[in-house]
Amino acid sequence: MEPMIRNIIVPRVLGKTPDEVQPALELFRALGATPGRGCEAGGAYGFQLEAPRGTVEFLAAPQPPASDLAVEVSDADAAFDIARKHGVKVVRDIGDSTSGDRFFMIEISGLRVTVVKYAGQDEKHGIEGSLQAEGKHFAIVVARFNSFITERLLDGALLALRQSGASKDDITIVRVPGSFEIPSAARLLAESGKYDAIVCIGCLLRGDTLHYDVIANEVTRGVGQSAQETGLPHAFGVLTCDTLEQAIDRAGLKAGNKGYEAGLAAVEMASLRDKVAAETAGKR
Ligand code: DLZ
Repeated sequence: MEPMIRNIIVPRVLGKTPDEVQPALELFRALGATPGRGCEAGGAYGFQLEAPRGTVEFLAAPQPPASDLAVEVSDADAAFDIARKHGVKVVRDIGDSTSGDRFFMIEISGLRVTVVKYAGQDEKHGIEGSLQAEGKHFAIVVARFNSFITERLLDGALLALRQSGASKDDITIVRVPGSFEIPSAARLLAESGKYDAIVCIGCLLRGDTLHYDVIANEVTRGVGQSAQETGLPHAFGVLTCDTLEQAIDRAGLKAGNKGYEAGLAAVEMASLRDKVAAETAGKR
């Protein structure tokens, strides 16, 4: 039977307006959290952030905990650099605990957060890409068809790349007429050898598109083939939706922004590619 419990959500008020919440949202996104469900009711706004795992910790202690939230990361030193770049107030410098955990504490919008890499977890984690994009080059292929949607996806992808540290000058935007043209443009860019990853952005709407399934399959196959044959990461930010409403939801509203997710996937896969190359160099 599927477990009844699906997630544990810790709500915290960080201010009265969305602007006051922005610094914390930006920091958590830079650490790799994905924007989740958003809501607005009676003048209150909620912005959920999703992580690969969430854990609740019930404490029996004589005093309240020193921080409101603990965030487990794979690399505490890299997370510390990100926090400092965001100008966050550091309450406790990075260091090791008596049990070997590496951690630091910050305060953002009144929220005290401990960021920790637990000791002894590495053997389970294996190789994983990070969300560090400094010095890396990206190309974004955007279809003009349904530009009302694709421009929003593009905004999301750019935000993800910039938040991960990619420089504006290291991002090339290439526009194509429609989604059908995405794979060939992506292939040209991949073969140029100038990029660490390609982000593909388009929007196919079943209701408006003759042979929708054929085109959707062709675009998916073409992007996948370009990725596999060139060995370069290609992130897939092409929406395939039944209706315009579904596309709007996935381009920045209820269901997050799939362009943002594709941007993060490109950063992570570009980093993973480097790490696998470094890990396997000289082996066997
Ligand atoms: C022609 C067409 C149609 C009907 N629908 C879409 C769509 O929903 N999304 C999209 O990105 N592109 C569409 N196109 C354009 C094709 O992808 C392509 O650009 C043209 O057929 C020219 O080759």
